[in-house]
Amino acid sequence: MSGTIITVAPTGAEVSKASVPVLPVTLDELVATAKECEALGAAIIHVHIRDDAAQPTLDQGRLRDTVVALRQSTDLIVQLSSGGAVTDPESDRLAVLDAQPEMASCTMGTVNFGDGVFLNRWEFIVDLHTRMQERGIVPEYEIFDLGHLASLERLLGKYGLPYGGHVHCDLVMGVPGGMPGNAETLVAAVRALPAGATFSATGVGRTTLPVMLAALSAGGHLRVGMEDTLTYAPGQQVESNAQLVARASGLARVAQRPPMAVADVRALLGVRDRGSVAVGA
Ligand code: KMH
Ligand code: ZN
Repeated sequence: MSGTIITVAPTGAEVSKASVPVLPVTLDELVATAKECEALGAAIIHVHIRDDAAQPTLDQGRLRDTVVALRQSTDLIVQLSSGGAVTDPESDRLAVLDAQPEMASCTMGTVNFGDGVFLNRWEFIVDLHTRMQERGIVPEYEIFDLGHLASLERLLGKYGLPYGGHVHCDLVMGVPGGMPGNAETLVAAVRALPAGATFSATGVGRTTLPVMLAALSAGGHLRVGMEDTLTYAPGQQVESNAQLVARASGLARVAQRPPMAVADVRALLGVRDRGSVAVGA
């Protein structure tokens, strides 16, 4: 394991622009953030978009414009969220794939999500997985709880490997209702990964640093961003996504597993080269 994949999740669906004015919500803000984060070592961008009122949306036109703009302005691997917000219907979440991202998230089960429920029925997961296989989109399997890894084994056993042939998971830890964000739980999750799988991890809120350090020491990759973390240190608000990416890149270097170049991440995860994807196609 020579390097670290840094994924930035800059926006999410839960944080309000009114409460966090530095949250990137417009396309211009998102592109500017993406460029800054790429320069600091990010290789993948996990994207949620907002409407003109800064509310989460899965609007098809906006999703397509976002994919095109990010491809034109950066080399980052564009990973659209198929999770959306807890209120989004399954049909809109499946339609995210029509925007032809290189990657998309695929959450492996239902989880209590704060006061809401993030619903991911088995049939819906199968639909997402098989449509991504057909369309050449590489999934990132989002794991919010240990049981989600049992569902992933079942999915791969019944429906086969994802496009690209490699399994990559993201352990999303510390969500109220999901698995806790600590080293013991991370180790338990890593033990339950499918053979040969890679993983990144992200700790929500104050679990950010323990999860990041545990992930690095367990050979994992990192996801950071304002989707998950708004406090840089006790009493200190996050200033930008770039600040979080810079910290992750620095810790990865300290661990002697520096940020991986985008081309190497594509090769590792089986993501198509840009040349084989028409911009805006
Ligand atoms: N916003 C959460 C309800 C994903 O992007 O795939 C779901 C989420 C997971 O963020
Ligand atoms: Zn997300």
